[in-house]
Amino acid sequence: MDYHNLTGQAKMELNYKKENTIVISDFHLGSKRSKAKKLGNFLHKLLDNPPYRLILDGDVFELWSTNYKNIEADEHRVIKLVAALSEKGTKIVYIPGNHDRAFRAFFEFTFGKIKMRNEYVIRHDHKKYLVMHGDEFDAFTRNHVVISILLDQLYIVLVKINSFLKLFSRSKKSLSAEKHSKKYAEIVSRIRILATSYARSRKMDGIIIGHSHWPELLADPDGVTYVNSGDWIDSCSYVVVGDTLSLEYYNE
Ligand SMILES: [Mn+2]
Repeated sequence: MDYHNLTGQAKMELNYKKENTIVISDFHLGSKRSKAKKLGNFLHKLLDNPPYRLILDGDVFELWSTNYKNIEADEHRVIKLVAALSEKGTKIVYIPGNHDRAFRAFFEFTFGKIKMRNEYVIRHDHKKYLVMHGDEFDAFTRNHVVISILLDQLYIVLVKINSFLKLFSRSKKSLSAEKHSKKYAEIVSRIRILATSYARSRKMDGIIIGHSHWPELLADPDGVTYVNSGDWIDSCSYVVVGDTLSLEYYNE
């Protein structure tokens, strides 16, 4: 079975209703890989028709390896637009991830109108959807925090080496292809299975996570719907929660 079924087509117009909740994750602001400008454009479009609720589902900031030189105008614009949406009445929930885990210390705080939470349950029309970052289901990240941080640093070095090597070779095997390797698919699959059974144990109708940077929506009419919101590095995707759950792609 092909689990990597990308529902929805990339489109210019945003596909949601004003009363919907939108979930986005994994911006990794502060990392060069983050598409902060595109994210800002997306948030700016939301401002025209502020949704009921916006959930920032973790890894908003890249705190493991932030080069503060990478926090520039585009990153500031993202923060300002989130604040502007809040001013316009959108309820903002921030669920820290593993790359911005420092904020987990504040998980029951509410800053102005912005709620910090470790998880959030969206209730809509007698349905309950659990929103978490998802590293909770990734045994490796959870049990090996230090190694994960080192691997992340190594990944950045590899990306640098890779782009350096590309200057000299015509190698078609990129790190992006590596991300979709069999091993990566196995990790994603394990997270998906754990997340789904956890949601079932909590009597939820669905679970929405980020973390794995692997956007997908697996609707199970009799059981738990699993949604991964993807990221703002590659997929630039968002989840819309209303009468149905949908996974959308932002294209500009
Ligand atoms: Mn994560």
